[in-house]
Amino acid sequence: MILITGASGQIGVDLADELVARHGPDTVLVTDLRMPEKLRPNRVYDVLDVTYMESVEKIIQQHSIHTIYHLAGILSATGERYPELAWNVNVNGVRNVLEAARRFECRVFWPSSIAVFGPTTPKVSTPQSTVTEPGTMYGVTKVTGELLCKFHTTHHDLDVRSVRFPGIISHAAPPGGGTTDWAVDMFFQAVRHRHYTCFVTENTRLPMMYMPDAVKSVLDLMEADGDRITIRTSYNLTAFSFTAGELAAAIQTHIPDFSVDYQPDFRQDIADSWPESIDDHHARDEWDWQPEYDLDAMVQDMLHHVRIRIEKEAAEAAIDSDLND
Ligand code: AKB
Repeated sequence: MILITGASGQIGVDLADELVARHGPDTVLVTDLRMPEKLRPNRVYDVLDVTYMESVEKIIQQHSIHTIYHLAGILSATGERYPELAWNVNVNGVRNVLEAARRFECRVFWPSSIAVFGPTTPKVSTPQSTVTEPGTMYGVTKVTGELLCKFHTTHHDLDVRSVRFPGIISHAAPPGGGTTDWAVDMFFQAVRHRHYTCFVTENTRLPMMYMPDAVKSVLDLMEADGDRITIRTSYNLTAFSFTAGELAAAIQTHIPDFSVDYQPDFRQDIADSWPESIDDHHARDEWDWQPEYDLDAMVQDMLHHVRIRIEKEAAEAAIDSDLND
């Protein structure tokens, strides 16, 4: 069976759908700290706190797990507020998963982030191998995690694969506590209120990717021939880069009365310390990484799905209020 940790998070929800579609409903064990409020049919759920080694081992043993998508983690903005929590979940969590995977001979996918880079890293077309001196605790945990992945591959012959995700844009599950969340929030506020107050400046440029491409990248990497995988820390990966102002302009082509004002908060410093664009040629050369969505295609598809989601939520709220009357 396949185990997903942190499966209620932004990537987990979409990845679980794709894994179930490819392998069938009884092949994927969906876990998180708590059970989701709405359970999907044909899905196997369990509760897992990855900071407890015994729990990780027990679940792997009980369900005969062979592959782990270890997505449980604290994102950058929350990590700055709660650095000890970030260390515990991100570092002890990945360590537990890697140790357990070694004992039970599982393959592992683990997401790293552009947050491994910091103010001393080249900002434009950031290379695969360069300075990794992050300014955030989140970045520190991701650098540590990458090194742990490499250690387990070289010392224990574990098959661990990883990518450094840029900001990910999605409509199914909201991101939580990230610095790139503005790129998702902007869509929902544009559809709901025609206005968004953005927490980074208009000219803040960051590398980004649409969720269908993020899921594709994970599965492409996991399905790639092991002989082609030369990077066992984590692969640089990107689809496109844009500024907050450029995203607003792209949304305005569909919603002309949409407006944005800019009120940067503490997340501006984090965004300023990250690359503007990423050189991901290793991923493209070694396992044929190729994103499908550019900025315009992503904006069009996002707006379509965000509208459907908001209409569905409104209809559900109306039914709930009728039932309560
Ligand atoms: C965040 O903003 O913390 C994440 C990331 C880039 O790792 N989206």
